Amino acid sequence: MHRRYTPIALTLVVAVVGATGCGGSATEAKTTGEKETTQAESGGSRGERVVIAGIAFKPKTLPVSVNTTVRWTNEDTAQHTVTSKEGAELQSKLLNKDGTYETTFKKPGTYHYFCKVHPFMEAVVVVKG
Ligand SMILES: [Cu+2]
Repeated sequence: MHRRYTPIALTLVVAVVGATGCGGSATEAKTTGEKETTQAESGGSRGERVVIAGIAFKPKTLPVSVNTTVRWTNEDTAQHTVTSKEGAELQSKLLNKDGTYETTFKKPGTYHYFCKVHPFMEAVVVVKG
């Protein structure tokens, strides 16, 4: 009878150790060093950034002022595009992982765009004069 308890106890120990290990790596992943570098990079030139990650544009709505350059960076392994829903302001090619696309918005307006590969991926840049 006693033997039956041992495997259960072992399973619990493994579960606790496993959870602790995950927590540790999650904390490390939150290091903000990378973000600070990218902000410094675009600091001088009124740049804004959109990240494509988890099959989504982030942020979904980006307000900018006229003459702002916006850069999209694909952080997914999946390929994505940045494509205007109406008009032709945004026409990227297929972006691989770490691929970037950028454009400067010279006219005020609301620029809806999506991804040709995943048409449900939609977002908008709102340019104010
Ligand atoms: Cu996509």
